[in-house]
This record gives sequence, structure tokens and C-alpha cells, in this order.
Amino acid sequence: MSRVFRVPVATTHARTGGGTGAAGSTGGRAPQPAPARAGIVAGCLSPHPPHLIYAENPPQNEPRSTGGWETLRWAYERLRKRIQEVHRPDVLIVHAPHWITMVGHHVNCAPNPRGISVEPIFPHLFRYRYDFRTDVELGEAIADEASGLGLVTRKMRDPRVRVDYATIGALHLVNPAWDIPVVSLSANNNPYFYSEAALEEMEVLGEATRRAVEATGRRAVLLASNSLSHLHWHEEPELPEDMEREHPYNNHQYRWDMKLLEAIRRGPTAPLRELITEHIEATASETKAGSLTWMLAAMGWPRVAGDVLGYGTIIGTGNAVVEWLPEGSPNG
Ligand code: 2X7
Ligand code: FE2
Repeated sequence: MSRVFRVPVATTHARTGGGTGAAGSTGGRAPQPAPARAGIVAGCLSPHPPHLIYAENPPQNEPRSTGGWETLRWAYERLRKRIQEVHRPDVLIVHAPHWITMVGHHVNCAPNPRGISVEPIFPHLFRYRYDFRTDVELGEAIADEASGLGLVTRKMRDPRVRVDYATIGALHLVNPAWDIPVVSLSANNNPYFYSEAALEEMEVLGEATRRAVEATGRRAVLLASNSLSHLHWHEEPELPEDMEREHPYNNHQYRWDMKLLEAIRRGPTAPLRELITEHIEATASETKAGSLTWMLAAMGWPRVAGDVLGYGTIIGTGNAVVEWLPEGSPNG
């Protein structure tokens, strides 16, 4: 296990392992910065459509593009800067709708997932080689807390299981250097079997996540890997990144996304509980998988406004990059 998982709470922000782990051996050097606060330091809505990574042309992704979807990619650029410079997390915890588990909630506890992730509908856009570290101690703690709260939970330890593109997409877009350990959570797909969204369990998973983060003393950024309105075209242009063809699926979908985003920008978050469900019913929103509800529940439905960094459509679906800070955050 890496040293970063064992350092005391007060130094956990030094994720790159540089200076602070050696406290006590610094001799006459300049004093260390004030210890960073542990806990959930930010929550982000971080959508994963494969088009965004395709458009970025990172070396890990095989297909090449000429760009596209810039407003969303620039929003991610700003989010990355905040994560690097302000939040400085020990760990990124991601809940993703395309790691679907039929029974219960699974936590990836494989220490070093490696492989190639392929988007099944858009394999011409996303064939991505990944190789990252898991914060196994925190992953296990989340699974234990979730079991203790009555959720069916599984620690997934098989390194051969392919990591889905919604997990990889959100993680790459917030941290393309992959230098922050990860915990990834599956989406139990029960909501898709019932006409009503069944989000109550996500409240419990959120509570379990918060307890585990606090018990292990991590500084965590949470990622809800969801698109918003979720109807998309069945045909794509010859050039997938032809932006002349990109626009909302229809005005109904767009207006509902704006209704949700206006409420997010207004704050507080508590009214979103109801509104997320209404938005799902109106737009087939991908938040039905529960990632957004999990994240806001983990943050205790804070009495804050969310910062919408950008909105754009991808093959007709609505996507927003949003950051929430916890109540009373020094960075608020
Ligand atoms: O997974 C997705 C998505 N959420 C939205 C648009 C297009 C493709 O993949
Ligand atoms: Fe998706």
C-alpha cells in the first residue's frame, strides 16, 4: 500500500508524496502550510460521454479527432484547476452509471486496475488504456459502512473486470495525470426496472461514503458521472465532431435541463431531491442511475448553490459540469 494511505490526517493533502510525509525531519526548513481539512472537500457533476475524451485526443485513447464540444471541455479545464490548486484531494470517489450491477452496490477494491475500456455504442470514439491506483482502504471502508447500514454490498477484487467508460471518462476529465488514488462505485440498476426512480438507496450509499471518508481521514472529491437529459440521436454525422449538427434533442429536454440548473445555481440543494426525480421523469435523465443523488446525500444536501461551470449537448443529450462545496467550506 502506498504511503499516502497511512499518513496522519493532518498531512493527507500531500497526495504527490512530496514533502509533508516527512514531518519531523524537516530540520531548519520553512514551516509547512497549515494542515488541510479532511472530509468531502467538493462534489462535482462530471459527465462522461466518450465524445469529450475523443475530442481531447489524449495518448491513452486510440481514435483521433479534430476537437469539438469545447464549452464542456473548457468547463472541465476550470474544474481541473480547482481540483489541483484548491481541493488537493487524497482520493477521487466516482459513482458511474455504466458499471451496472444487478444485485447490490459494488466497490472496486482491486489495487491497480489496468486494461482497455471500450464504449460499446461508440467504439470508434473510445478505446482507452487505463492504469490507476485504488485507495483500497477507503473502498473497503465504504463497503463496510454500506453493509452496516443495510445495503447489499460487494467488494470487487477481480483485477480482470474491465472498468467501464463512465468511470474512466469522469476520472480522466478531472485528472488526466491519474496521480490521485481512486475509489469507484457501481450503479445498482434497480431504478431501470421500475417506472419510478428508486433513489432512496443512494441516500444510504451517500451516508456510508461520508462516514467512511471521515473515519479514514481522507480529503475526498466526489464525482457524479451523469449526463442530464438523455435522449440522443440514433445517427451521427459523418464527422462525429461536426458541431453544425450538435444541438439539444428538443426544446422540452433543454428547458428541463435549464430548470434543474437554475435551481442548482440558486441553491440550496435540498429542493433538488424532488426536482431530480421530476427531471428524470420529464427527460429520461441519466441521473436515474443515482450518481447525483449519492453525491449530494454524501455531502448532507448542503445549503449552498452549485457552480455551473458549463453546459452543452452531446449527440443531443444535456451535460453540465457543476461543482458544489460543502457547507462552511473555507473555499466557498
Ligand atoms: O454514456 C453516454 C451518455 N451518457 C451520453 C451521450 C452519449 C453517449 O454516451
Ligand atoms: Fe452515459
